[in-house]
Amino acid sequence: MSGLATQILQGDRRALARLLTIVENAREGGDHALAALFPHTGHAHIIGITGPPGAGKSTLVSALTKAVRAQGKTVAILAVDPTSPFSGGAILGDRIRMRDLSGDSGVFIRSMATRGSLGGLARAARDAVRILDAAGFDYVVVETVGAGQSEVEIARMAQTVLVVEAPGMGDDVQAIKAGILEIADILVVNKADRPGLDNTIRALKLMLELGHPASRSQVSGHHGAMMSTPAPTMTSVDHALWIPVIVQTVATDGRGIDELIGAIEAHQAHLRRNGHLRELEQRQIEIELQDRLREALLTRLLENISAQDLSTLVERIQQRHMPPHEAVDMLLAGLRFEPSEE
Ligand SMILES: Nc1nc2c(ncn2[C@@H]2O[C@H](COP(=O)(O)OP(=O)(O)O)[C@@H](O)[C@H]2O)c(=O)[nH]1
Ligand SMILES: [Mg+2]
Repeated sequence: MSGLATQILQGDRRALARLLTIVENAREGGDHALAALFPHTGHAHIIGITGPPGAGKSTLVSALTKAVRAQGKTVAILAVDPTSPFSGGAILGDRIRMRDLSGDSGVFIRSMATRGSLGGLARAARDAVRILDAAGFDYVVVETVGAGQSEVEIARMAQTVLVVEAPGMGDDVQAIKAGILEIADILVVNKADRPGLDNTIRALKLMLELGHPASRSQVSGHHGAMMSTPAPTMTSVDHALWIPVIVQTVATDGRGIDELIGAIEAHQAHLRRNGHLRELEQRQIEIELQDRLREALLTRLLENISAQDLSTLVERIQQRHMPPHEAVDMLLAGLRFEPSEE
């Protein structure tokens, strides 16, 4: 077995950090260690946290982590920033907010920023989550900045997805614009101490009604109830469907954190009932295989197209001699895919 993998399984945090760096930079040796660790994955509860910058995600992760640590469970935090090519501002801020977690050996914090393609970041994040899972953490928390498609991709790796909103961040609820409400299992309205709370909650409830047919009766049934709607109360009718819940928090003083943990545990319990977790994992593996296949095929294709051919085609398209789709057909037809029998 790969030496690095063995060390990681034995709880060596330096080896863990080293492999994460290798994977982040797509360097040699990563795949070997990943393969060795793979049979040890599948035990962590993976939580995705997303939402607009400044909503309080990192503060919330910090508060959640402290509460979960009090139960004796271990937590790995992966802060992914798809918007920044460097480990710049957002993540630096995160470090400061999570500072009081350092020194606890049951907590591991790691950040990752875009290097090269967004697809590359999604792959690296997925591998990183797997490594942290194999390293034995009870919870792996992935925080991403609300930034469209890449964030959806990253949040999709999680079992429980939290979308964090805050009042007074503009007229609209940000998640609506980004189209990430559909992937939320739990909607967190953080900064519940701030003005505009009622408007934000009303907007979220409305969106839930529109977006989740199953939640319709539920939401109207709780009409006027402004406090969190804990999941256990709504499992009486149908175990098959998870209805997103809204939880209010003040991450800076810990208000609502217990309710949030309750909602996370309820969702986890839901997943473990009736094979939901297996189904979710099947879908995630399908998506991952497609992603990897797309990436591998594209790489192979591009290796087979000469720069000369490509620039000729670009020119022809630009001169309106050929529409782009025909150029693609030509490239595909002209390619001979030798079955790789190295
Ligand atoms: N008033 C108030 N401020 C908060 C709350 N949660 C976080 N903040 C502050 O909001 C700012 C952004 O928080 P941060 O966790 O970095 O947000 P992120 O960008 O979503 O990770 C920080 O100054 C926090 O102290 C809250 O519940 N109430
Ligand atoms: Mg943050």
